[in-house]
Amino acid sequence: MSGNFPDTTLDLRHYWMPFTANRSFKAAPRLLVGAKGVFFRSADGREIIDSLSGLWCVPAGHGRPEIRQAIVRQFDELDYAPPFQMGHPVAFEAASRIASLMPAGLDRVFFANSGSEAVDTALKIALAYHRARGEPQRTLFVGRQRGYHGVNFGGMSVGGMPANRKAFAANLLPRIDQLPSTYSREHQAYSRGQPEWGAHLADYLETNLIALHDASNIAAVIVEPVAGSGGVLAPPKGYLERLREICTRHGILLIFDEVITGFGRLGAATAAERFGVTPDLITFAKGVNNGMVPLGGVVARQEVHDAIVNDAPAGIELFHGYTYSGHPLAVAAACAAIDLYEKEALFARASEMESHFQDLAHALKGERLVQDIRSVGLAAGIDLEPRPGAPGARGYEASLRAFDLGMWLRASGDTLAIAPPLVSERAHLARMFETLREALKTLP
Ligand code: PXG
Repeated sequence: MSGNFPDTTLDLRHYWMPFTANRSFKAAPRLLVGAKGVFFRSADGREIIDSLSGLWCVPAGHGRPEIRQAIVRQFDELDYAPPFQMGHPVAFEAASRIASLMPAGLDRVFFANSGSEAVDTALKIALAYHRARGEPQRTLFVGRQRGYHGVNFGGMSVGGMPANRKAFAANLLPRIDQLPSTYSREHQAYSRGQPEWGAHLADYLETNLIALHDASNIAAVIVEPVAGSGGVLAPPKGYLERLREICTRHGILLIFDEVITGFGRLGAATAAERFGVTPDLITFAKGVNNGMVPLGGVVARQEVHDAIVNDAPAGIELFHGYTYSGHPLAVAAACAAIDLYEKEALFARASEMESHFQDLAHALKGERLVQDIRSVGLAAGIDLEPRPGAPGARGYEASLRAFDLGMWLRASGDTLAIAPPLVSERAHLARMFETLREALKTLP
């Protein structure tokens, strides 16, 4: 057992950990046992600064009493309610609160329990929409290289992460095509905010994909407005506008996967708001309730909802939903989190901190092994030079080194991501980047 794992009685064999190198973890476990504000506490009693808001999901910081109280109160009042053919008030209230933060026109909310479920729900809504309008042949989905839309079969299929697809390739959804990634180091290195270069990459939708498949067969285009797991890739200036324009012209639904960008990461409630481009469907999860109880969902344009619901024969209109859709504890936490975001004006705070945060991130330029730094909102991606013959090894080691130095840092391949809680103080941000600088110094 590693030195930071004092409880030698804990049996580590039974928990099969997600997206984890299980064998090396269990040989040297890294256990978190507490959290408050922007810090975790490790099993060996150290303060670990949370530079990724958990997994991008804790914008208001850990241990907020207002959210705790809402969850406890809800538990005492109504701990669970079946969501099929039954309702409870807080699910309706949460849907209204979420709708109030969305771009005008998007105001019908379907609840799921994670980003992956939100994405698969959005894809099914897109199919149901076209079928309801008499275009059932519109079944092709367009995703994008380096896109991440969760791990369920739909999201994995439209996703563009080769490692996540490889083992399951034979059983991906059959009707998928992909846009090229918007990233080019040659044209965009060290971008702050939206790169100048790359709007034309949206034209590929029309010149290649619509030309090949015909628009009448395409159901939806799904993109992350800012690719998160793919390395923090902000959309080139004009890119999302062009995607929107092409989709509208051809009757294709545009889905923004805002699981990471929703609820303040970019200094606005949504990336749609920040970039001034309104999709037809928005997926959300993570920040919706500060990551406190699993919750995700889809916000649909009213016309999309109406086409499916209002024109259906009497009875169930959409044969889709989850046992825990609108779970009382999850939606109570969402109402409390949104209260906090509003009371503390957290999205505006993120916007005010953005320039300072990005100064700190870009100050790492020139550190050994750093090849590119990108930043948008309170998110930064830092590319390390891959070790020859061992892609991803250096990123992983950087995350281990950072943990030893007291920081939770996430590596996706050789890209490090920093996305601090929106409540972080300047001193916290300084500590994150100093720790990262220190970790890079000693990295093999
Ligand atoms: N869409 C997007 C854009 C995401 O970022 C999902 C869907 C899936 O969400 P769930 O709740 O099913 O995990 C995500 C999840 C990382 C990291 O380190 C990112 C995610 C999850 C875990 C790690 O970048 N994003």
